[in-house]
Amino acid sequence: INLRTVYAFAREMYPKVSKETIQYGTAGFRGKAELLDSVMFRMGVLATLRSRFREGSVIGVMITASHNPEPDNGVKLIDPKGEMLEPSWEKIATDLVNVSDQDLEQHVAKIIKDNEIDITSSSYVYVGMDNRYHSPRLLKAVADGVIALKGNVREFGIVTTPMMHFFVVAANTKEAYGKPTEEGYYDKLISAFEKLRNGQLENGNYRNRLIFDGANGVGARKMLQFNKRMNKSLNVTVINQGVGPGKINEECGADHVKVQQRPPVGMPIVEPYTRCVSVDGDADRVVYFFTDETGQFRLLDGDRIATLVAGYLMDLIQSCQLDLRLGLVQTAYANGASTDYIVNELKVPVSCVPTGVKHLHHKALEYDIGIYFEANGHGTIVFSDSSKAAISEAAKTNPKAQTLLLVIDLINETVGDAISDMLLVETILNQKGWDVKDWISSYDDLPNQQLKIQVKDRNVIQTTDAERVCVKPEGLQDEINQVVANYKRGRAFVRPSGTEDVVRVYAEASTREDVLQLAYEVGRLVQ
Ligand code: NG1
Ligand code: ZN
Repeated sequence: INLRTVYAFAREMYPKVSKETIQYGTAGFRGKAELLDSVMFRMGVLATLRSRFREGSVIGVMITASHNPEPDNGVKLIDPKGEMLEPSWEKIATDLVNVSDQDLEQHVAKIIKDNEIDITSSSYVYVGMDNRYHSPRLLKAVADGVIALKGNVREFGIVTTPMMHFFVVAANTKEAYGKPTEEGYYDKLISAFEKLRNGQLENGNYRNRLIFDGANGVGARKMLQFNKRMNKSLNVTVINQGVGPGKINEECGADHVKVQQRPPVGMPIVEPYTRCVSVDGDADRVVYFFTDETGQFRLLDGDRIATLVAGYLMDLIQSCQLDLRLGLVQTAYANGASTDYIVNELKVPVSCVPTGVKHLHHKALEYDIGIYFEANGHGTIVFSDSSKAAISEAAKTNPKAQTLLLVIDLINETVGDAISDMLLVETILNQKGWDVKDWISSYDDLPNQQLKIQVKDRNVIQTTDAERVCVKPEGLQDEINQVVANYKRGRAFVRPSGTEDVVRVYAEASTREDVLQLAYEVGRLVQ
């Protein structure tokens, strides 16, 4: 492979336009789409090198800016087991993207040498994208990067982020996890869901009807595909499908619903307590909501999903008499009331880790059954190999263990998956005979508020203890403590965002008025 001709050609087509340093953050590279062509090309190159480094395992590339506004785009790499790119390679990615066109060739040669990559060995890159209008152009750039190194590339077109993770794992497990195709994904989830439903579409207070806000993103399209294949086992009305003038995530989607604490645009008039679901632009997050008879908006976020799932799985494990360690992983954004409920009522061990799925996923792997959710609705459940073996063994005689096996099939263990998570929640509510009123009555959320603060350099803020304590600038934490002490059940923290150029403030307190005031006061300290 001649790096010289390859890069001369690449420089013609994907010159680096932005002078600003960009960093591979919690969600890969993000930014304005018009600045990303060279980033994408180089990520195609890197994915191919990574695949060769991992002896030809499939590496995934997903093009999306998730919950960000429509003009943004982004890219992240998926490692062979479906996990986020290994941290040491995040650094390699950052360096590769920031090097000048002139130095590119030499830089790639150095990556190859440093990592002892056999450049002639085989490689495979899977690439997929969300439905932003600039995604196809950026996908071509990734594919060209792969082709520049004479690698193999398979383009999946418009898919959700969790589908890409599924494809990568399915391919690398030689289809033990499923078939690495769109149909393979639908088949696995729908088959498990329908077996779990077992023809029982309604039960107790549970009604088989749902409104699904697709955020004008890829989740809407895929939900419509589920609908076509689902045999009415779930009655879903999809809104914000992305066919009208609405923009991705604008006034809709999981981030809007969670942060603004109000319903999305485009809501039809529905009866009070109708279950509604919002996903984000690439369908890896999901939150539930409804309005009560007084018209008040009520949110059931990632913490609620985690506690619902934890309670359900605990019951199943106990009734199968399986000795498995179940644990729950949260971040500092988890509502304090949810943590209290987990510790005092569910009596499940809970740990708190820094924001970002890789931290949660990693921690969850320490348990036999690890449940992790960010409050914003991103999460899943992971089962250790030994717990799967124990459940399979029990399933030979015990019907509850058979249920548990189907639940494992329904879950996308590779990463948070809005549609898979939703199907799991629907399964649990149906089995319990619960509607949203039953679900929300398990505990009362503390009123909470998030703010974004624009600062000159967000990285002057440094934190420790899973981001709950601020260590820099000096003295800021003391000031926060003093403010918080004035509020009943007050809690607040600040941290630099990993995906936007802002500092985030989170506050909770016993009343709505208090929490608004507390968030405002803490925000003032940051400015
Ligand atoms: P940042 O921008 O670092 O707060 C946001 C979310 C994360 C995670 C990432 C990746 C919040 C408060 N933060 O990160 O949980 O989902 O985006 O998309 O929701
Ligand atoms: Zn997302």
